[in-house]
Amino acid sequence: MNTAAKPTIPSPAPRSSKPEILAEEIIERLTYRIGKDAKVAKPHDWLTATILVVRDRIIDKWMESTRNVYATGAKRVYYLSLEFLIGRLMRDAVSNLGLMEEVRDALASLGVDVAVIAGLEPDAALGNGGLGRLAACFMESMATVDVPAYGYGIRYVHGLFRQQMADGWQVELPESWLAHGNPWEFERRESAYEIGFGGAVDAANSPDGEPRYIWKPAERVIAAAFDTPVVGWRGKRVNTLRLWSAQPIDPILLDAFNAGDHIGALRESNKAESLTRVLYPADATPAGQELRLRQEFFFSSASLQDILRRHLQQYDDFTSLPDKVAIQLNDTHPAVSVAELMRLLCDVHGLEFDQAWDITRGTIAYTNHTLLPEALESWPVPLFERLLPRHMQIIYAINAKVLLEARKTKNFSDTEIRSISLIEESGSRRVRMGNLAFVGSHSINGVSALHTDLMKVTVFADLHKLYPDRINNKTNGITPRRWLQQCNPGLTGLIREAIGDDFLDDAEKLRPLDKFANDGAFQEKFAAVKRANKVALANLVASRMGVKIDPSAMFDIQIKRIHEYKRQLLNVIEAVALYDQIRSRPELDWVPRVKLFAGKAAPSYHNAKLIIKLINDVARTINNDPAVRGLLKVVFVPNYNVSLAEVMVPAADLSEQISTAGMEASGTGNMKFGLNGALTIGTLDGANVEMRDNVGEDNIKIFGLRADEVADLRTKGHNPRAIIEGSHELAQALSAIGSGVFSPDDRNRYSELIDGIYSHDWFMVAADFDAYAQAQREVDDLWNDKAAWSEKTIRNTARMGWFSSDRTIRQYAKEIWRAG
Ligand code: B1H
Repeated sequence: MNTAAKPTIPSPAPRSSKPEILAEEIIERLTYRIGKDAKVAKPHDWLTATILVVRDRIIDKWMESTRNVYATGAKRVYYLSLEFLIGRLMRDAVSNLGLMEEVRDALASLGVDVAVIAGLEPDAALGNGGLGRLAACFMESMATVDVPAYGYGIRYVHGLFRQQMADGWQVELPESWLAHGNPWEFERRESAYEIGFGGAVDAANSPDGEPRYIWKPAERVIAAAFDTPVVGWRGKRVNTLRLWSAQPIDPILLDAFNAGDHIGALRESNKAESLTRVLYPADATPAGQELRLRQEFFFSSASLQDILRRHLQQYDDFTSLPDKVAIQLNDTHPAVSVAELMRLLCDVHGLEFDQAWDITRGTIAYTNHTLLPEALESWPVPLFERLLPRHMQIIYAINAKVLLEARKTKNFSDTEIRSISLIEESGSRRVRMGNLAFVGSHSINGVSALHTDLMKVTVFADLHKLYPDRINNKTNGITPRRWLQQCNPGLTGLIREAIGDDFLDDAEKLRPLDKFANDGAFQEKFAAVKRANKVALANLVASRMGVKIDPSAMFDIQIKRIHEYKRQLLNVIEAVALYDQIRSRPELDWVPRVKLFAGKAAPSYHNAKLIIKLINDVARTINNDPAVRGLLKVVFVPNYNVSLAEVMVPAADLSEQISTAGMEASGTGNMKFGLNGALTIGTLDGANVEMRDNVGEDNIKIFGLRADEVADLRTKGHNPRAIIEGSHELAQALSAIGSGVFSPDDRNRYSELIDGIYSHDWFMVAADFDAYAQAQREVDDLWNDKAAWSEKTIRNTARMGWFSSDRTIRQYAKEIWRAG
């Protein structure tokens, strides 16, 4: 035993926030960490040096937050997500620490413009769209509302692809966000785990006679941890985002190398590293390749091993796991965690199956993000068995338990039993990841009220009948720090002037702004802020695309992944119809509009890519037609990402949220626009329903079929051809597009796309067109009444506070995690 007195280790001195000290430290980092003389430093060097200085101000809080959980025995929340669409981090961190002015002044004293270097920070796109961005908003809110939490995901070398336009077509290029290094992350060499694949399962008898199973994987890789601190509002709490990177066990096979096989010597190493090289760009479409399943297992296993290690370090055994740990699965991508946690508890830590099962269900919860049947993950049994043989056994054992339980109740028909099963038996056999996640969780939540209701009657109807207390709703939210304070400082300043600062700490305190909705002077200031944001967007469009747009026109914006159910097609068809009308009725008083689109299509999604080309074809025709007299412009802004959203959202007059009712689980862009004072035109889908309830039906433009009507039409069948023949405007627009008016170089380019509307119209484009076009003309009328428009948009900002992700996270913490 070491009897020597422990030395007292001094704490580092607290860091100053004075601009002159910040400036000194920036120079210090530049010189000694980056090795650059200030005289020759490049903007990127200044950025890195600044981030290092800001990062230091986070670390004390970070350590304190971590120490505190150990000291208090508080429950930890683990958010497992294959995607974190975090975007840039510097402004977020600086603003949450309350150092915006200090950092700006410090840099200015060194002759550096903070805006210039902030614009160089890469936009970390480790996600596809809403699901990944939600994970990022949740990380910030968990730190803000003081929930001890870890995010777990993958450190992809290449995040979502960069979108370039080639003659109006989407082209995908790799995005290398790590090219200049990543000053935010800390590599944790001590936190590394072995992850196995393939091989076989050995059975042995344990001393108590129970069979024990040992998985002997054929392949192994190392999961290495990289930590990024996540600062909450006002810097109160700092949580950790831990991303796993795959590394080979043997970096090089020296025998092979020495024998002259230089490529073979690196084969294993390459294979390991390829595991975490790229993000699947799927988004609500299946990414059903083996590498994807490997990614899912890799990060699930590493995270669970890390969680169990941390738990055992602090507590005696795993009986306390459900009290001390909450694991939230972000969709089914980490659903294999259910089987992996069972394996770790039973095979590695020696628990009995039934006890492990109680612990697993007590600990895990699952969020569903989509009802689209094609997006529900399932894996062929032979693939699963080959890659994860022990997990396949465990899944069969779980399935037997659940199906027996269902049988015993005598409430289930054979068809219902088949739909509860973890194995899809029709056609080729597949493992249903949604069912696995459901049965392994004590809570299954949807992401909007409508979506949750539909879950109970569609995909999970039979599982809901078996476990009626498990499904619950947690309507999505967005962080008001990034999506109001940081992206819209003009509006934030105006609101503070009017109602004070309370809303900065509680977005629901925006409500007093409602009193100013009819105040003419305030309306003018509100409109002036919007105008300034539109000028900024117009400048971006001019510099990036060379297209001039007029900030006094209505900015009508649809930005999101390109998907048929999101109906960018409906929007562009309406643009064509409007184009026809402007030309045929030139004497009418048309409201000048700029229709802006942005979004990426999954590289393998043919129709989505065709829709991008159509928007560009229509844009070229309309924008170059003198008969339009500038009354309508169509613009597709390339390479949509978080940073572009931060410019487009504050500049919107009209927000397009027009998915086929019943198909958008929630939407979160809808919330960002409403908060920034845009009027929404939308269907009663996803969270639009709750937005209408919150802002009031006079302050949102709802149109079209409802979810139950869509379902009815789909079962009974509707006749799109008759609808089209009954609508002159629609018929004309469809015939123009279908016959090649916008694609003279390839007249048949859009014929199949348009035929789809005539023949089945699955997405109800024809069925909703007239209602949509009429709603758009009512929006025009409203635009002409400036006071009425201002009033409605101010009420949107005032009443959107409920959609803060702080509210969402508080509900998760109270009702699912019982933490914080
Ligand atoms: C959402 C996805 C998604 N739902 C598969 N599902 C993916 C599915 O790469 N994949 O395989 C990626 C993403 N994303 C979105 O989640 C919903 O469509 C939105 O309506 C919702 O707002 C968002 C957050 O809940």
